Amino acid sequence: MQRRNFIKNLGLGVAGTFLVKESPTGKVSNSIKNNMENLQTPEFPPLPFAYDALEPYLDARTMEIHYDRHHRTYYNNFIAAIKGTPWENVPVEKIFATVSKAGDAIRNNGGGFFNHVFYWKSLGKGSAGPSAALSAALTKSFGSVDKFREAFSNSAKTRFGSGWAWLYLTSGRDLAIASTPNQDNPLMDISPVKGTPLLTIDVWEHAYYLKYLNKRADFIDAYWNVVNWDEVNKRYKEAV
Ligand code: MN3
Repeated sequence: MQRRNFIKNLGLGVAGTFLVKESPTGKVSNSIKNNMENLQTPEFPPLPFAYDALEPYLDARTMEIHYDRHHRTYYNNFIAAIKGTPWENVPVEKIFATVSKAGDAIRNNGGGFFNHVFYWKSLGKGSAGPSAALSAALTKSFGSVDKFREAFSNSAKTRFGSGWAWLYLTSGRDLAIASTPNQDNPLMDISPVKGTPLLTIDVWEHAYYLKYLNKRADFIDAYWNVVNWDEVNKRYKEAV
């Protein structure tokens, strides 16, 4: 049950918990109080598909190393960083809202933990594409769905060094695209771009180097074959 509650919090609760303004050590709104009371230190969630499920676009060896070594290390270091602190047992999205006060270990490893969970859930095969509602919003913000893909890809391709590109909903309810460095994300108070994340891509070299070597652009082009639009559509519906 704890794992289920936590996964629900990561995936479905992003929009709701992001709106909570109270400090992590203070009182929380009744709407999330019941969840909060039951929260314990998060477990490391399973990868939602087999290592080879996204072949040939994302290869099995990369997926195994990415999930079982890179992601797991962020998780282990995050758990070690929050242990015995006021941040222990606080939902990670809620930590992000005041992460500037939590220190670099929690910022970097909490970000690395959350971003990868969010990324895995953004991936899959066989979904039809953006919903009618999301397509309309993408067209309104970027000109067309194709132009959105081009802009998102460009953000990912031009992120200097390691980081992530995001489609997110701003507090003004507009769709926006931005990239973040390292393990930062738009839920963090220290991020210059803020909002509710809807879709992401990991452009650290470990996400693609074994198959694509230095050709980050080829990896980004292949990524569009394995976007889990059903999940993105659900996130959008819940966020607006
Ligand atoms: Mn990664």
